[in-house]
Amino acid sequence: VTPDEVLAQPPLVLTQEQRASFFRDGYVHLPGFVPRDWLTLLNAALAESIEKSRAVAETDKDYVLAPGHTRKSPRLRRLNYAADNHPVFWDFASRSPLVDVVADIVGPHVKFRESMVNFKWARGGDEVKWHQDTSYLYTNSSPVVTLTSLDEVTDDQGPLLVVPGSHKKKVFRRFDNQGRWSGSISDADLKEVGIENARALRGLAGSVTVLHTYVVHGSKRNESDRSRPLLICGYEAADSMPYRSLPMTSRYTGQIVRGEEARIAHLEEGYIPLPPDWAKAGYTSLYEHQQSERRKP
Ligand SMILES: O=C(O)CCC(=O)C(=O)O
Repeated sequence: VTPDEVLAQPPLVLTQEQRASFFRDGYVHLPGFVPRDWLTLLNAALAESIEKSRAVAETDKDYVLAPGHTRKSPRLRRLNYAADNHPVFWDFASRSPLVDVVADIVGPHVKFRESMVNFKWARGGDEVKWHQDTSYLYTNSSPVVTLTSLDEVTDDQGPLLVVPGSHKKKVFRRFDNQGRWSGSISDADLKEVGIENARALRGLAGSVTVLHTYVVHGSKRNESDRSRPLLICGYEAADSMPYRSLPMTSRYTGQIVRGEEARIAHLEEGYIPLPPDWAKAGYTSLYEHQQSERRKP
């Protein structure tokens, strides 16, 4: 489905102007969108997940630990596969009003891709360098990520920064000068992006942002005393097909959460730099790839 075909369908929860602004700016931000009941459930699931991390001594498939993590005082970078790790995260990703938002952007047939929680822990939670979401590539540009803030986000917590309109520039390479996957856009290319125009997406707990797959975004370190848990759920239109293996697949990847399976794929024309073949290269995490000393040849 093309943006025009999406916009021709009646919206479910967004206004027509919000949908149009997504295609114009590459994102839409919905302050305080998530109903209170859902937010309470999500925060209870988050607390349980943090509790479980006390037993984890080294980064594993599910938990990406932050430096200084101990049983007594957990510090987390990421909970991978959130929907697999707690049923509430899957319920939210598959049957909450979030799916209505996604259907308003990608059309009535919606496929789930992935979910995770980025924690950005208090006092030092990581910077995420400027990037587009091209660890995976599909036959069209419908893939989106939704970012749900599980608590209020303030300026000193490293809110998400997004560059309006940057999705229309080009797909930037994310390799360093030794040809290793860096997960971030080079300083030379950043001059073309206009990061001075970035907007900070702070605000109430339960705010949701939907990002276009090619919009340039990143975030600063969390210098505050409060962690910044962000639930990330990714989807695409059912007629969008991955070119090759995805970095992080789970039992829910590819599941239709609204509408029906596609019988015809939608292809967009053009040239795009491919990410590594994760089936061979093995995906670790955005944090590892962005730190040069941890990169693989
Ligand atoms: O956690 C953040 O602030 C950024 C998340 C992000 O950019 C991503 O996961 O692609």
